Amino acid sequence: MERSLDLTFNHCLFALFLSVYLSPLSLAQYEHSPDQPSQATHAPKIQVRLVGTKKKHNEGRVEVFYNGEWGTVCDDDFSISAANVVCRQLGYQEAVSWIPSSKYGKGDGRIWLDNVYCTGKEATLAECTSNGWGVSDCKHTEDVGVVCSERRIPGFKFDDSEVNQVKRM
Ligand SMILES: [Ca+2]
Ligand SMILES: [Ca+2]
Repeated sequence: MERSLDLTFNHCLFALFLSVYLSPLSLAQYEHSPDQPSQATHAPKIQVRLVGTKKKHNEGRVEVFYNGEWGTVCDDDFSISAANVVCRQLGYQEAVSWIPSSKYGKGDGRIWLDNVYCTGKEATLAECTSNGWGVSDCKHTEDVGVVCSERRIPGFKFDDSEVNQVKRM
């Protein structure tokens, strides 16, 4: 009798130990899995500009301002969908075309984005899939350019308010 009581007591202790020991673990797992926001909500706010040897305001080499620096975008995997995202971010209704191989001249500094894949529905280039900020096997001879439609999005206003608060991802 005494022995079986003892056993029960030991079992209880063991169960208590297990629950105390395991609960932070399961909590930690819980915290990481269910409400993980999509990358889109975490995408940093970035500014975009069209620069280089261009003739019109609605065309140029795509440059993005990230982490305090302007950098370029590589032409690998670029698409008209990505060009649409760039153009809409600049207040143009859509893209007309995109041009590989630094047609608007080579940028300098960082190549911020490479192998950019956009569905076309993203609000900014930062929401598109890529190799990651600054991860690139490109040279500036591969800097991508876009030509946007001259038609503007009615009522479009630039939102530069958070440009200087861009964080490292
Ligand atoms: Ca290329
Ligand atoms: Ca690449």
